[in-house]
This record gives sequence, structure tokens and C-alpha cells, in this order.
Amino acid sequence: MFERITRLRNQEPLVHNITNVVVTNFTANGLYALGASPVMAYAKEEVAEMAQIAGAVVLNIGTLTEDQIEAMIIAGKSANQNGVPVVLDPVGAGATTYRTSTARNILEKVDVSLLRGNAAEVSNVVGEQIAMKGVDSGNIQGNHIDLAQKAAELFQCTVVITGQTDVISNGEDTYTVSNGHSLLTKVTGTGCLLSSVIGAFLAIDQNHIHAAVVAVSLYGIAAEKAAQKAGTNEPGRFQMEFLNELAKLNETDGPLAKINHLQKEA
Ligand code: ATP
Ligand code: TZP
Ligand code: MG
Ligand code: MG
Repeated sequence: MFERITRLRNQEPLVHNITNVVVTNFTANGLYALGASPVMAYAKEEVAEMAQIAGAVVLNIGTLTEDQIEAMIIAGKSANQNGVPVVLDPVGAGATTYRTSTARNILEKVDVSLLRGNAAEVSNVVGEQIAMKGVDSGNIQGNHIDLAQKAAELFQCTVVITGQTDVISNGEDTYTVSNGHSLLTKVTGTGCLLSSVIGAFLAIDQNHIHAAVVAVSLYGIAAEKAAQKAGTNEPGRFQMEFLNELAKLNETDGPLAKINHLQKEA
């Protein structure tokens, strides 16, 4: 399962990100640290070509504009035509009706391989109106396992719902991962970077659910190691150490993964 990190480093997949202005630099550095090759390309005149040569396309609506949404749909369709996996991060869905309807519009027009968001975002995209505070989910109650399975069936894709415990489901198989650290909630862009890191693992793997489980657990393990180096009130040091720990991940980290495989009830 965890040999994927070695394969990723050997293949250095190109990840085409159309992402938000807050997390652009952190996302590029995080992908480099992991061993992938990031590119940010947003012009509608070039996104189809870039998506075609990419190993994965990541669409992130964090600071959306009409032009950017148009480019995302062009890039997503090009990826679909060329067998390139597409990840959607519906940042802030539920905070405004524009974000919710945009996420749904992308899911209608593009064959999304994997949807990654916090529980409030995913619930709003599936049509349950749970309150969002800006781009943060806060503490939402409810069964994230049922929600992930429902979203996976509705959108016919793999779904990753993150939080203290992450849930990964394709509607048939469901996993929980309980790696990670609360300092991840004190640095902006850790959810967005995870969506791009998942994209890098999808680029080297047909088995999207296993690729996502490995990506999510290794990401959490890197955070745990970084938190051992940074103090509890040092988000700046944590961010730096987190990039370093992403770069040091390897197959021998597998045993640190806290993964639980759930079977769907009949
Ligand atoms: P939000 O806006 O709600 O923070 P997000 O898009 O930033 O959402 P998160 O849910 O924060 O995404 O997930 C980003 C990473 O942080 C994931 O690896 C997740 O496992 C981890 N994470 C989030 N909350 C916690 C927590 N309380 N304890 C440990 N890890 C966490
Ligand atoms: N505002 C718009 S996008 C964004 C903020 C703060 C970044 C959100 O990043 P993440 O990974 O969801 O915390
Ligand atoms: Mg977060
Ligand atoms: Mg987010």
C-alpha cells in the first residue's frame, strides 16, 4: 500500500492546480516537498492544453471568479477527454449560494474523480444546508461516514471528508483515518494542499480509494512529526516543519497509519 510514496517520488507527476490566491505558494511548495511537480495555470486560452499533459487536475474554488470558473470547466473537460483524474475542493460551499451553486455546476459539467472538503462543505454540496463560517466548518455534528457514502453515490466519485477523523468512501468501500494534528487547523491552506497531494497520488494510481487513503494518512503522519518539533503555540514553526516532514515521508511510515476499513451495511 505505502510503496506508492516511492513510486510518486520516482514519477514526479505533474499536478495542474487552478486554486485560490491564499494557498498558491504553500500548495506549490507542499507538492515539491512530497516529490510531485506543481503547475498553476489559469488562463482559459491554455488550461485545456495544460490539463492534457498533467497527471492530475485540481480545481479549488477558494477565491472564485467567473473567469476562473470558466477555466476550471475547460480544464476539467480536457482532463476527462484525456483520462486525467480531476479533484474538486469546494472551499466555502455553503457559506454563500454562489459557492454552493458553482461547486454543483462543476460536478454537473466535469466528471470529478474525487471530491475533498470539510463536512459542512460536502453536506452543502449534496444539498444539506449546514452552516459555514467563511471557509471554516467549525464543529459540525452528524455522521460523516453516512455523508461520505451518500456524496460518493450521488456524484459517482471518491469522497474525502476531513476533520479530526477523515472519512474516505467510494460508496462501496469506506475507510477512516485518524492521523493528523490540531495544529493543521491553525495554518491556512492545509485542506487545500491535501486536495493537491491527493491529486498527486491519483496521478500515479488507478485505484483512487487506496491512493486517497495513503495520501490522507501520510499527510497526517507528517503533521504528527512536525508537531513534535513545533510547540503547541507555534503555527509558523509547524508550517515549516510540516513541509520538511512531507519531504521525509517514505514507505516505512506505513505502520504509523491509523486506518480503519468499514464495510457498507447491507
Ligand atoms: P476547515 O476549513 O474546516 O479547516 P479544511 O479544508 O482546512 O477545512 P481540514 O478538515 O482542516 O480541511 O483538513 C485538513 C487536514 O487537517 C486534514 O489532514 C485533516 O485530517 C486535518 N485535521 C483537521 N482538523 C483536525 C483536528 N482537529 N485534529 C487533527 N487533524 C485535523
Ligand atoms: N479564504 C478563501 S480561500 C482560503 C481562505 C482563508 C484558504 C482556505 O484554505 P483551507 O485549506 O480550506 O484551510
Ligand atoms: Mg483546516
Ligand atoms: Mg478547505
